[in-house]
Amino acid sequence: MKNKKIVAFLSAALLVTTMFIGCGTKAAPTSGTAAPAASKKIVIGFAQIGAESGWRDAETNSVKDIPIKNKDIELKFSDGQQKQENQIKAIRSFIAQKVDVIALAPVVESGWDTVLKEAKDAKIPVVLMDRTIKVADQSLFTTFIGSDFPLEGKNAAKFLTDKYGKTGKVNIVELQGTVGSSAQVDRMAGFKEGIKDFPGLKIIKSQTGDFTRAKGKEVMEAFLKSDGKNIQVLYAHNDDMAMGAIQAIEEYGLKPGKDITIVSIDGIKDAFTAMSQGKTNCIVECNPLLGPQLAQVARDLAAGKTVDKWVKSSEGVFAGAAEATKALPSRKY
Ligand code: GZL
Repeated sequence: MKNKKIVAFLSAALLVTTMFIGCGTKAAPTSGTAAPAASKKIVIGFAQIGAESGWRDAETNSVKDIPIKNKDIELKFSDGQQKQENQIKAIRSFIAQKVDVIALAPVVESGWDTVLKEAKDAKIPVVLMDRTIKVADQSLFTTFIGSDFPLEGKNAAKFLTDKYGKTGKVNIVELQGTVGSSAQVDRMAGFKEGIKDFPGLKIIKSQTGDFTRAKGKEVMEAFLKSDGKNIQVLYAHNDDMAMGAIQAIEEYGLKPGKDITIVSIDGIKDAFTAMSQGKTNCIVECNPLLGPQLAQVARDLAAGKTVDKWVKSSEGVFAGAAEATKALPSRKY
């Protein structure tokens, strides 16, 4: 009898144990505990300037590519249509939506202190894209992802000082970018710095073409009307204005790239095509494909990492038809 009792007890104990082990290995019961939450997406609000140039479109596409390639990131996009007030409105909307990161391509350098203070008070980091700003409090932005504009201006000047040397008497006309943008201010300053020891190289006219092809053509027409055959060089702060100017030079009856030497900045495909045809002479590259850097900065910030104050683009200088022809097949924008 005693044995029977022991067997019964052990069987019952075994049954109970199995039940518990079963519970432990069964999938979590559906009621009472939530399914593991999907990891929270990082939301980036991007206040873009507009669509003034091929370069700008390439940057926009590179940023819009982020959520396609990075499922952990969501993008809210605003086109400022070249107006600072629209960008400020977009930043305020991103703050209201409590985004994780605000990315701003500032159309001009000044006028950002108030709205960026609101972002700081809301504890939302601000990442500057491709242009910098002038603010009293540098903590109003976390990092700048972009190029060294003074160096770009100096590289454009170096092509000319190498070509003409100290003896050349060279009249230069300059197509400036959007007035008050860091790209315009610093490319102009870098270029002036680059030619200051070459008195023969003289800027005889300088005016903004607002980084657009149409305005670049219009201003070049005015330069040709007033100074025509006295112009030996065009320095354009971006390729789009140079492309417009090439049209104006041809319509005026001169040969761009021969009668007038042309130097511009960006590195869009159209400029490389023109240089392969001998219509422009030097392209200083400025990389617009900043989406991957923005995604990485957003991820680092979300992970509580510190990021460099300047995430610098690396870029080259191209000159002559042979270099343009060789580079064209690999150009990405
Ligand atoms: C440069 C960028 C400039 C480009 C232009 O980083 O801000 O603005 O050179 C664009 O093509 O319009």
